[in-house]
Amino acid sequence: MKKAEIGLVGLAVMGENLVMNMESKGFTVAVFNRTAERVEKFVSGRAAGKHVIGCCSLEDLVANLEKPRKVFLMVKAGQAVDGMIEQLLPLLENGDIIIDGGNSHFPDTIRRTQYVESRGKLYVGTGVSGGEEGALKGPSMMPGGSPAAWPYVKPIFQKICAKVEDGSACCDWVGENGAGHFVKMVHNGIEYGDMQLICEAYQLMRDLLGLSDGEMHQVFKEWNETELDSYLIEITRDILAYQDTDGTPMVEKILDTAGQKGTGKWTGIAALNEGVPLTLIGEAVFARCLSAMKDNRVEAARAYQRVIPAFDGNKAEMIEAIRQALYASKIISYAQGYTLMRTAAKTYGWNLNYGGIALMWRGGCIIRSVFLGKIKDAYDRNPNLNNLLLDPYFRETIAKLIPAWRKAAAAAMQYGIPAPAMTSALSYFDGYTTERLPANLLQAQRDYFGAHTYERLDRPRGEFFHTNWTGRGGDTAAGAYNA
Ligand code: NBP
Repeated sequence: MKKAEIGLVGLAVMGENLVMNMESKGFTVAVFNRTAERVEKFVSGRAAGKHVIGCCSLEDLVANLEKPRKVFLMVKAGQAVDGMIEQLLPLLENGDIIIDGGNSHFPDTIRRTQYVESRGKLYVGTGVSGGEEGALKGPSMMPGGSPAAWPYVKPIFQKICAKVEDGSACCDWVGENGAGHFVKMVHNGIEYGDMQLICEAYQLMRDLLGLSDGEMHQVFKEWNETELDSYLIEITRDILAYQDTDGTPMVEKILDTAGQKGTGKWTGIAALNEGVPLTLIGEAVFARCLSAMKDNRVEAARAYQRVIPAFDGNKAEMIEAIRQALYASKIISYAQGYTLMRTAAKTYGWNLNYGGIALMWRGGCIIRSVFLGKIKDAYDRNPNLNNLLLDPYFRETIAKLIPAWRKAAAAAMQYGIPAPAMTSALSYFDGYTTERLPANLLQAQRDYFGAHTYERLDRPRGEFFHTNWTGRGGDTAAGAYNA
């Protein structure tokens, strides 16, 4: 029997659909799952009559693979991946490739790449985005790891991944060791931000402007014909039109406490570690945390009895202001996310292709949008762009959006509607575009109480000074390191 071009371990929702996808593109796939019944059920069910080889052990799987062998792990992230690597290594030959397609944390992928390479094999840690449907029809894929593995996995990955209108693949080599999983993590963080912004727009329209779900469905439908054209706006439009069996909007019956699986939090932690202000994604993660404190919020709402004043402005104008504010904030979120990737690339020695990353996210994944094409254009114009906000297209766009953005953010503040992502994005923009921030005072405070020293405007950078502010302290300064 013909050997398989690739083996897959982990026949849960993602694994099964990836196998069906690969098979439909002409690849023969050998499959294995820890719980053997799952293999049996799959090969005799969905995969019956397909080029799928069910395997009863890892030895059996390895024996059914063409060389160099490629084993795609689609198991639960964490310990399960380490366990599978340990079991596979003795069965594989030098040059064989282990691929982890789960949502692994990038430091684990850095460690695993080094470990697997030290054992003579190659390792790929790839982000796979797009959920069940993406896995089946074409996900966005973000592979990193051992560069020597890429020529072997590229023909499979670029065949099964999503494509944009011109046929370009939403998958390309991201970089060494954990780069792929890092980029997937930032993708998930950006997803948190995009979702939060849409939710804030919804709350402003519902609670400030008093729009019905049907009216908001119409608004999102119109927005989807603008620069905001994206998968998340599209599903929001459809969710708002969805009625429960009693004919009322389904979404209004859902408890307002958000869940999270940790990738947004990881992105925030990575940003803190890198010293990058990733305020929008941070606010999006905290907004989910705040939403989860339902009982506390109910108690506080009763304690304060806040009443939102009646809106006395022009509704249509405010809807358009909210749309523009959403777009401007979204630009800030991507500018911050890209800054995080640039900074981490320096820390970890990755040579990231920023335009290529925008293209990978253009299709197949949850954050897919027309807007990502503009980001690709910006990095094509200048691959070393320091911040998306400095690209001419985005500079002009933001400049046009500012008045409406301030109007919507001010209304949220004035009327008391929480819009943490939208308003913090504006604060970031104002801070980023301010030549002189009040950190001179902050440095004076630090020097006053802790002799932490400061630099002077009238002296070259790198010279540090200490003032004996009270006349009581000595002249000894603390070290001027930055954490
Ligand atoms: P799950 O994350 O629910 O994992 C289930 C699979 O892991 C099953 O095949 C299970 O085998 C296997 N497994 C577990 Br649990 N512990 C194992 C162990 N110690 N050794 C070997 N196998 C083990 O499946 P999923 O939702 O398909 O996700 C797979 C990966 O893809 C995860 O990392 C997830 O974060 C990521 N991901 C998921 C989505 C999504 O939309 N669901 C999207 C993108 C990425 P068993 O049958 O024997 O229990």
